[in-house]
Amino acid sequence: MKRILTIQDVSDVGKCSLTVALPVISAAQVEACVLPTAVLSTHTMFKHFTFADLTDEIEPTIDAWRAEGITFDAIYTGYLGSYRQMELIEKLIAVFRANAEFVFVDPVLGDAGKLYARFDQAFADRMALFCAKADVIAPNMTEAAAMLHIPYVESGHTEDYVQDVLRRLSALGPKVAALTGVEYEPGRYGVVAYDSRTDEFFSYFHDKIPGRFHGTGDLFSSAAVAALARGRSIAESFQIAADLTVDSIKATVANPNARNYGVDFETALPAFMRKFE
Ligand code: PXL
Repeated sequence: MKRILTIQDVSDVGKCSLTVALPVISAAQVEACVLPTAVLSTHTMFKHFTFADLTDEIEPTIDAWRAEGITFDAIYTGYLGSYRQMELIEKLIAVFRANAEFVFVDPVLGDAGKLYARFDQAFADRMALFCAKADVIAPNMTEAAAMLHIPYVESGHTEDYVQDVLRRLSALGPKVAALTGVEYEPGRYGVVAYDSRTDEFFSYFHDKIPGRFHGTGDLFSSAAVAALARGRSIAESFQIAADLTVDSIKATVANPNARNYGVDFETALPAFMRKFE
């Protein structure tokens, strides 16, 4: 069985980061190991939240894993809370990447044209440097714009624009970049990925579901990482990830008692699991 190390926070309530990554990775029949970067009472879109930083645990954890001879087939980072954390995780990547097939960075910074609470442009600039350590990155339009210092464009993208953004993202260092939230024509929404090794683009579009849904980036990345770890191609992996995300959003919209945070990905897991039988 493949083993992924995922590095992101635990938001106790809110359906994002580790509470999404763990079930999704497990559902793909991949072992999920975790390095929690922080524990929050909820994610940061809530008005009141606690934030217990776990940065001081990173180095002793690396040492203990090394002493045990533990290795990972893939390393996947999500929400990172501080500059020091990025520095320490760069060290972790340097230690464990020799035995790993790939390093996947989801540069969690913001959504809908806005950076999340606690983040600013300087943090986005540091995240852009952090992306140099990745083989694959998967930003949304907001994160790509912040890291590349270009204006955020919500919709009406042209193919030239998207291809240019993807080439610039891969110039940050990763071999593969995937951009979510691409909208060439009204009502159609999707992901375009670029493999700089072959200079190929892969697109996957679906009908846009109106509304903003929190935690979908984490869901998308977790599914893509799991699919890549299971040997699926880049195109297949991002398609599987987009399908899980869309199915989860549809389930949320159909649920009259849906929470006003996170999506009902639980309902969409059976169809996702069948892709790995
Ligand atoms: O879903 C991204 C995310 C992850 N972790 C924390 C967050 C957010 C987005 O707001 O606040 C703590």
